[in-house]
Amino acid sequence: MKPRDRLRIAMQKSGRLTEPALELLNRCGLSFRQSRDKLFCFGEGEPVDLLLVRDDDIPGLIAQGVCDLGIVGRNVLNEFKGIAGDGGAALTEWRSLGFGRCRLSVAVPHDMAYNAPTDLSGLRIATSYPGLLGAWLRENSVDASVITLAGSVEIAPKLGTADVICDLVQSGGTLVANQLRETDVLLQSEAVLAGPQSLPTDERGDMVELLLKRLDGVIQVRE
Ligand code: PRT
Ligand code: ZN
Repeated sequence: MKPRDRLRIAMQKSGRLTEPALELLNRCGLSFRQSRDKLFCFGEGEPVDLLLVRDDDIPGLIAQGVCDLGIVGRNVLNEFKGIAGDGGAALTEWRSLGFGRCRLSVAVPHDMAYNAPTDLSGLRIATSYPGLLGAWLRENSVDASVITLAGSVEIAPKLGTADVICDLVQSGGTLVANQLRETDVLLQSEAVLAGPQSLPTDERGDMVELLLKRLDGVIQVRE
């Protein structure tokens, strides 16, 4: 790949993390000129550009070296690390960013008897996080079928395509609306600044250090 002298950060193009991520970068003194196709945002002051993509693509873009850093939910980062093998192991959380807080939880129909994870044995569990769920099931010695769905996980029990679910929960309103009850939290999540374990050794590395310093200042003021 051609060496780059400008730092490139991947972030969500359109979703829950977009506004708070942009605001955080602005507070760090970074501003961007949005290109017309809105995939690439050129940084105006510092040599830092943005790539606006689907959140699920962010860990892969960092692992491939297309981007140097990414702002992404820990849920997405850890799912990638769990299924990507060696490529994922090289990714780390440089900072947790204090927004996009949620948890990945198992939830069962409100009238289902549930005492422990072993009660899930033999059941079908719908999720968009097969890697994280699979690891948790193994840790708890539960033999269940994992049904991977891209979205609308919470309606799977009603549709009869699964018995229980494992999905992101924030207020809990979606679970209540679907007569589901949260039983186990697999992961506490928030947006993180993700990147490779070792930073670039050129000017981009200096820029990352400067960005981390500014981030620490902004996060400290907010806390
Ligand atoms: O298009 P793209 O793939 O980029 O976006 P997306 O639809 O996959 O992601 P998006 O924008 O919905 O979420 C981005 C990130 O925000 C997630 O990966 C999480 O890290 C974080 N986040 C924080 C959440 C929530 N809170 C959240 N509540 N992501 C999803 N939800 C959903 C959840 O899946 C469920 O359907 O909201 C519902 C539950 O919310 P409550 O409040 O009813 O409990
Ligand atoms: Zn997504």
